[in-house]
Amino acid sequence: MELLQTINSPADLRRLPLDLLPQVAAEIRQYIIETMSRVGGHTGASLGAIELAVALHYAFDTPVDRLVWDVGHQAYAHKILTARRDQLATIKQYGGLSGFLKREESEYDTFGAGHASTSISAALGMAKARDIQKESHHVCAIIGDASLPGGMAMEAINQAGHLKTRLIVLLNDNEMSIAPAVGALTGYLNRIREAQSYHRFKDEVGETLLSVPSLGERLHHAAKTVKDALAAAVLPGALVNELGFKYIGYVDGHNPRALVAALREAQQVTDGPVLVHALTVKGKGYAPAEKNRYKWHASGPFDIATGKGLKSASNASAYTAVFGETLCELMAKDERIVALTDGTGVDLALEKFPERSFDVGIAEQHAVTFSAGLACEGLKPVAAIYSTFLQRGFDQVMHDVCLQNLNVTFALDRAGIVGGDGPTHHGLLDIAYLRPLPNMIAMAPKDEAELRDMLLTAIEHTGPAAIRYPRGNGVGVPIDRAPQLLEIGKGEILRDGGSRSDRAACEVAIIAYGSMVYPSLKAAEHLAADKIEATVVNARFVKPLDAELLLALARNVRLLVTVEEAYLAGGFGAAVMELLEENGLQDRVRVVRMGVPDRFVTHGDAKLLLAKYGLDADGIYTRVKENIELLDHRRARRHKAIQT
Ligand SMILES: Cc1ncc(C[n+]2csc(CCOP(=O)(O)OP(=O)(O)O)c2C)c(N)n1
Repeated sequence: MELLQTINSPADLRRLPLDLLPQVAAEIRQYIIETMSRVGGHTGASLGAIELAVALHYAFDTPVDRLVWDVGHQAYAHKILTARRDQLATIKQYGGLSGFLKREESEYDTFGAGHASTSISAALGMAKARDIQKESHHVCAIIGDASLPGGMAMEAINQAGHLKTRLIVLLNDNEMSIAPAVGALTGYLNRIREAQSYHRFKDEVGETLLSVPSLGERLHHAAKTVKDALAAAVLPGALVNELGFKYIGYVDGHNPRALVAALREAQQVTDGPVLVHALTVKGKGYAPAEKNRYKWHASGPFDIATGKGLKSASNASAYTAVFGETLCELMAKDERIVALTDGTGVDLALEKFPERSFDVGIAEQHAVTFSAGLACEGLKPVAAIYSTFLQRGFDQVMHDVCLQNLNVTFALDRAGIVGGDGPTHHGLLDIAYLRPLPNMIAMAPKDEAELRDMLLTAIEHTGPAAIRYPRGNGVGVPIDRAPQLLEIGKGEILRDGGSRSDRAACEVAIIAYGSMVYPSLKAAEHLAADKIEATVVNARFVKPLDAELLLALARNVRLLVTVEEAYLAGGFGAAVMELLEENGLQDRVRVVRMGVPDRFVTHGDAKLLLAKYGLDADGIYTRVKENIELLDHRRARRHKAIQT
């Protein structure tokens, strides 16, 4: 840390001679490994982009020149170089550094990120704004090879080639997404890598021909025509050139000197966009991470010597794993079930049923419409996509799936508060964006066993269906029984607290959706200790709602509390309110909706964040208690008024 200690801003870095940059990179690498071993984070991705960050801040006059990182998960070295070194250990924790990029966090984070494939669009916008405002700084987007084929990045390249705006795109090509990158464009990038050896061969042949005495020049000229035709077929960047970009590459992405030279060359291009192609290794410099690049994309805390994770495993299975295993069980029985996409438990299906499983890459919109196409032909696609990323495919869900009432199952992993990844990754919107879509049915399991039932139910249902389930482990219930079909639109009463007619203390029903069922049951136990008997309902479906059950409860209780791990606006509670209003019961019962209010939720420990919004047993208990007391108080006042 000798050198790194002296670098408190990119300006400090730029004062160093070029030949000290490898040492800076080495110190950053050590610091990232040491810090991540304690707190965890996007270890592999960030280790692969250290020299890129060093070279970028060295070659560019940041923050005047704008660096626009895609996703931002790989930008830890950038954070270290931009005055956030000492806070690195707080990354992803409540009140600490964001795991991605955030404009409020630093003037060097020119554009907020977390979702992939945004950088070229944003950078192009900044470049155009610079031109319009007659400024002269550079704008450079840094994008990974797996984010490059994302629809929006392609759309941006298309416009950049057309606008001929001065813009630099640095491609961080490590052949990896989280898993190995897939797709035809990846194939193209791989061919560029392979072409490296062809070009060496080509140069060697040229030199050999030139060295033939007297005939050399002529032989060389004759060979050139053939060579050029050949070269065009494999020339690095031929496609990039066709799209209106200049191409500089390939550069060793771990050689700061070569990178700085390439970036300076790119800065000289004034008549349009230029792509600098850097070849990097994910996990570079830490053997366990280089060896298993998939696993080390992100990591928890680990033992540096062995690379072994330090967190003790829970006994309960992760929802993602239960989903993946159940999907495979069902695929084994029904050949019409097809699965997509990777990183969401589908890895198992990709292994077991490769002919019926697809990793479509970072392409959520395509994933949805591709599923629609599969469904048109009688197959039963299960599209597993994080709740936050399906936001990308909203129009496709509406236009291509729901409007045609196609049989597609959406498995929305990481629905709810996800924790350290924060506001870009919380899955709080899916209820609101799926619920208004005609033909869609939407459900959420209370535990991992019910997830299995719901997967079967959704696949067997004719038409679009969505299941949301949280990040992390289930509640630890047995999952050995075969999945069972659930009745669509039916909830279950898990605890019967009696009703108004009982004249008992019970007058409250807690209607919980998905992950909030068990905390609601626990809250009900606490309430019972206070002589408040609550009915607890596992709603199971937000669409269609169990109208019969909910309306009966609304007629029989004084207080109806809805609980969901989602935004209140348009959410489960809103659906219940609509149902009451449609049935003229809105004035009959006091309704309290518990969920996430209208603001972005920061990053941090998920339990802590849930508690902050009252979405745990204590919070539910307190909210019910307060409202019962309020109702009692009003009742007492009414009695008093009648008596006087
Ligand atoms: C729209 C969207 N879909 C999925 C993800 C999840 N995700 C985060 S990083 C990543 C891999 C990105 O690969 P690449 O851009 O090549 O960067 P690398 O990690 O290899 O450096 C993925 C799929 C995301 N952030 N955004």
